[in-house]
Amino acid sequence: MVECYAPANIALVKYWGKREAHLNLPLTDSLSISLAHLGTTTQVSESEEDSLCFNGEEIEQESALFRKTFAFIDRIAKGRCALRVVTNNTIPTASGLASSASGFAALTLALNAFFNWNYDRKTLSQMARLGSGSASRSLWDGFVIWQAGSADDGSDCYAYPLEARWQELRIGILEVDFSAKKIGSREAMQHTAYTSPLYGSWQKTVAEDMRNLQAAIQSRDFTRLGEIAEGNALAMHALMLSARPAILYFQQASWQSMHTIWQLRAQGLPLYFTADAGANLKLLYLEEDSAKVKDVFPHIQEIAPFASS
Ligand code: 2P0
Repeated sequence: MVECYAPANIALVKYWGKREAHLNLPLTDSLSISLAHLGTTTQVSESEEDSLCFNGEEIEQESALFRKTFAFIDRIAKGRCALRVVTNNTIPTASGLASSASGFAALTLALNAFFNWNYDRKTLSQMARLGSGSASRSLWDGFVIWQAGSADDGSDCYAYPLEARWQELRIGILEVDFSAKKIGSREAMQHTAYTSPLYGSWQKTVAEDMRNLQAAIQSRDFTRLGEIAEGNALAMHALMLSARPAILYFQQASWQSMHTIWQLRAQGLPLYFTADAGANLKLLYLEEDSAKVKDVFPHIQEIAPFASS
């Protein structure tokens, strides 16, 4: 039996749309930050027949989760034996908190260990990508870039870590709704790409945000990082709003929290947010402002992505 862990990640510059669906190749680069202890632990062992235990619950063979998991395993481990997969998340599932990213990354690492493949991280990132695009970024801690590449076979499409560390950076998960979302990311991004009249501008937006965000990280310019991350997330949601029919993940409490964040910022607090395919917000701030942020948002789950490094 082998056991592997992979962190969840939150994109500061988002992946939203594919240039090729079968190999899961994104249209644009993206840049994420991994969530340290929030992620997925997965065990793989040999078994009489395929079975899957997810967060302590036996999953039926007919379920979508079972089929998705073993279709992925069949794709990357051809001619395999029957397997028992036991997987546990430290993050809520299907909440826009990217549990599929850590899930497929941990499963890829566990298969690599179980079958003694000894692949390097770049290859593992490409394999994890086949399960879920954002999983390609969950092979590392800290800041990670997933480059879209241009090759038709996906050979130049993989993620890699940035050397930069930012000890004082904090992420606060602000819960609005942790129930499963009604429309999944995969479907939502395809629908957006096909129907939004604004989608043509997305590539240019991302290219600029990627460039500026890397400069902000290099120079430890938190204001710039916050502005880019918040602007990029809102641009992604604006694309969805302009899709036909529209997709809206935000709820009343999401909007209210945004107004509160903007008010606090107007009063001088350097507090920003990002948001994924869900109603929850992820607050971005520095350690020195942690107490002030928690005064206003006492229930956030705070993550220090670089605290142990
Ligand atoms: C991201 N998201 O960059 C973006 C922002 C959600 C919002 O990647 O179709 O599960 O499996 O490649 O990776 C979530 O989508 O989609 C995602 P597939 P995935 O984090």
